[in-house]
Amino acid sequence: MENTQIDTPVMQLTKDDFASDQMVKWCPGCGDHAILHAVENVFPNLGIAKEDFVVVSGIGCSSRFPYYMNTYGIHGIHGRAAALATGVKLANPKLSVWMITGDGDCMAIGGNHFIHTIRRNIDINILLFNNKIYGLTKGQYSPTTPQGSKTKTSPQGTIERPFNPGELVIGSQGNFFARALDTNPKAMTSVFMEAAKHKGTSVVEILQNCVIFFNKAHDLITSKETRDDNQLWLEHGKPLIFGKDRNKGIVLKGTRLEVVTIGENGVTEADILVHDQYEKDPGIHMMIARMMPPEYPVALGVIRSVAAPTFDQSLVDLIEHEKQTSKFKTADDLLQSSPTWTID
Ligand SMILES: Cc1ncc(C[n+]2csc(CCOP(=O)(O)OP(=O)(O)O)c2C)c(N)n1
Ligand code: SF4
Repeated sequence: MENTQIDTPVMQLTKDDFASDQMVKWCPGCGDHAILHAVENVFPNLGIAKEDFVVVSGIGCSSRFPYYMNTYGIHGIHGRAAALATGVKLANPKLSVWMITGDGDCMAIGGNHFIHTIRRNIDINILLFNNKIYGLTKGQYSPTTPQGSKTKTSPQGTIERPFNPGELVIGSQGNFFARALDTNPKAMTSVFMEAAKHKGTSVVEILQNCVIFFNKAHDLITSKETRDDNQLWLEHGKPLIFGKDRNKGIVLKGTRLEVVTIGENGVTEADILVHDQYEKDPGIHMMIARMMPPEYPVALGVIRSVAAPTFDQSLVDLIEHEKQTSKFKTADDLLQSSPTWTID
């Protein structure tokens, strides 16, 4: 008799279904709380059964996340969330795998695993909490700490140049990169939804505030006084316009991006660069990801979203192809396939 698979309809879940009974131990005011709420809002709306979610993390304040989600989860070891998430996804490609990591966890000790996961394009979602510091270990500088910052491990100011996560992701052949703010839950939720829908490694960098060890690290981008001039919200097909009076824009001048004012020097809205998140060539996306104050606003929302074959699907296809075509059907076939010797 043929094997008939009956798909059980996914029950309508709510935010409460995903909240765990664990006490949340993040400091009051930490940006992590807002990210947790956004994820709890997104999961019930993905049409995925609760038992098919897996939340995997490394080590850090952010990496406590799996305790606070009522899903399967792994609180791994420092920098190795990508390896664990890869294993989970390959063992069962049906699962929705979410990797939670901090800037230290994924770009210092876990840097190698991070870039290779992106290069392979495994279908997992990576939420990178970028507070530009090591929170859990009390304020040492991380690979994203701005040069010159005074921290516990750089009392005279760091002399290292920081990574820009977007640049690293796109440079590693990343096909999905987005940026969100812990202070804007609505936008964060819609970015997470887009990341979840993307097939392949989706990386979302969340600019997250550590109120204790690097408070106001993102102040220029998030504070009421300066945010309008420093935030540029991207929308596919829309011009890159920003500013309090919505009269500033980004143009491509020669080989670089430039900020212009609409209405000045003959500049009109038609001159402003239009965002194409689906453009395969990473050139413009790389330039947009690199934009930072004070010269530019920071680009927020989905910067790059390009469809490409995933590692997990390619592996399934490869195994299927071998099953069909290989003369070896079992491990025994393989062992018996060449001369063998008995050693007395
Ligand atoms: C092998 C190893 N080295 C160092 C540590 C100490 N350690 C724990 S978390 C951490 C950094 C966490 O920073 P980040 O990833 O930015 O996360 P945050 O706490 O800021 O969320 C370090 C160095 C460790 N746990 N294991
Ligand atoms: S130390 Fe910083 S990152 Fe860690 S929980 Fe407290 S505020 Fe959040």
